[in-house]
Amino acid sequence: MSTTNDNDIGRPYHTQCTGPALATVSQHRDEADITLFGSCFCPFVQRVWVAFEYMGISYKVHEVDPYKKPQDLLEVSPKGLVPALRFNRYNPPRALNESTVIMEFLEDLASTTTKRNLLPPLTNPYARALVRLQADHIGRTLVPAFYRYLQGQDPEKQIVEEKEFHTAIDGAGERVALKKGLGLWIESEGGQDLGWADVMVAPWIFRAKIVLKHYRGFELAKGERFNAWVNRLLEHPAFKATCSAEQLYLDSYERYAFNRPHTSQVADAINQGKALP
Ligand SMILES: N[C@@H](CCC(=O)N[C@@H](CS)C(=O)NCC(=O)O)C(=O)O
Repeated sequence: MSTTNDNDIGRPYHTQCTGPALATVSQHRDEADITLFGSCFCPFVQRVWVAFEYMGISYKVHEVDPYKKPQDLLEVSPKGLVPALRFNRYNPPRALNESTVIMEFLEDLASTTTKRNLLPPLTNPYARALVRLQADHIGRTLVPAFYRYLQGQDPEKQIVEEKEFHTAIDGAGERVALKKGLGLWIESEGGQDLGWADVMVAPWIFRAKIVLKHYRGFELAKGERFNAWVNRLLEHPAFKATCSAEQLYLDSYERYAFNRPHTSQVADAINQGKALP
């Protein structure tokens, strides 16, 4: 039985978390030194949010609609994209945007505070480089492949796009991880339960299981080690704490699945064959 959805029924994106993510937002409404500007459906936000949770760094969540571009978001993120951070202890407040840069910032902050790091230790620069190689592949290949597949409307091309997305997932692991034993569907070194590349990719694996499955009939590859990795990732408390209920993603991604015009800057970039914002 196909679980794909054939018609665009005009469902709007959500603006507030549901499920476990809502409980986490409720615990992070009080003032804190750092405010995380986020949106419930956004995978780039989820990366950063998982890092906050994993590293045990204090934060306040401020849910915003990045398509409406509220003034307080534009003050911390020039293109009006989430995620963004505001550092409230400074006057005027400082700001940071771009999920990968925020991740690096949090990693540095954790090094001198909570010591809950996602990258391998500084004493192993080669291991750190390999993990970054994986993250580079995730950003440049896997993430765009996800959107091309989700936005693609031509059934014949979807077959190719599906294959490319599978290849991108394989590439993230195989390129270095399987040989070196560094994260990505292999138990990571030192019993670390979640790694840098894991957090970089997890939001798209999660959405593939929900959104691509529903709209494209997509199934992740099956393999013992791969499945164990997916479970380790998606069942990790720091990840689960940032997840809304499935319906939120099905609703919020309908516009991508039918490639509605003016969906987002990411969707426009994919349609125009340009680099993602
Ligand atoms: N490169 C950015 C991408 C962030 C991004 O595209 N966020 C989306 C939400 S998932 C957004 O804010 N979109 C607003 C828009 O398209 O105008 C990052 O990694 O932080």
